[in-house]
Amino acid sequence: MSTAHGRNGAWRWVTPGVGMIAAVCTLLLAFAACDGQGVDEADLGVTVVAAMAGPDGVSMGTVALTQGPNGMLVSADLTGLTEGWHGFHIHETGSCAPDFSAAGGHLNPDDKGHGFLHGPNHPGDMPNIYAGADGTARANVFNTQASLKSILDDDGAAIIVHAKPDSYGADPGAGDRVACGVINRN
Ligand SMILES: [Cu+2]
Repeated sequence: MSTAHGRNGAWRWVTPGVGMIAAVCTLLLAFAACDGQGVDEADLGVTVVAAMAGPDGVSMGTVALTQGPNGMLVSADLTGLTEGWHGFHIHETGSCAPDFSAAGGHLNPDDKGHGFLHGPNHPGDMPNIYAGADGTARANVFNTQASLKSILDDDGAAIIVHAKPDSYGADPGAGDRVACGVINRN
C-alpha cells in the first residue's frame, strides 16, 4: 500500500489486492466506517466501467469500479485534464445530460455532510486525483462507503471529475464538472 497524501479516515490510495483490501477494511472496521452500504455477494469481483467524456463529448478515458467484500476499488485512467488536482466524486444520478448537471449532487443516501476533514462524510466523496502536464491521471481509490449494490439503483450513478480540487471541508469548492461517466452494469 502506498499513501499518496494524508490519512483521511475511510480512504487510502491502494494497489489492487484482495488481501490488502481486507486488511485495510479490518482496520477501518474499528471506526465503524466499513459497512460497504450492503455488498451483494453476487457482485463480488464484478467490475463496471464508466466511459468518461468531456462536455464536448470527447472521450477522457475510463473509471472502473470493482466490488470487493468490504468496499469498491475505483480505478481511474483519465486523459485530457488540466495539470493539477481535481475533485473526483460519485454523483447520485446516472446521467451526464447536457452539461453534467443531471448527475445531481454527490451520492449521499443517508444525508451525511461533505468533506473528509469536516465530519461524517457521504459515500460519493473520494480523494482528489492529480493530472500531470500531459493531462493524464491514474488513481486507485478504495471506497468503503459505497457498493455496486448501492450505486446501481433505479437511477444509477455517475463519476464526475471537477476543474478544481475538493476542499475536503463542508463546501467541496471543486468548481465546474469537466468529465462525466455513467455507471452501468456492462
Ligand atoms: Cu462532484
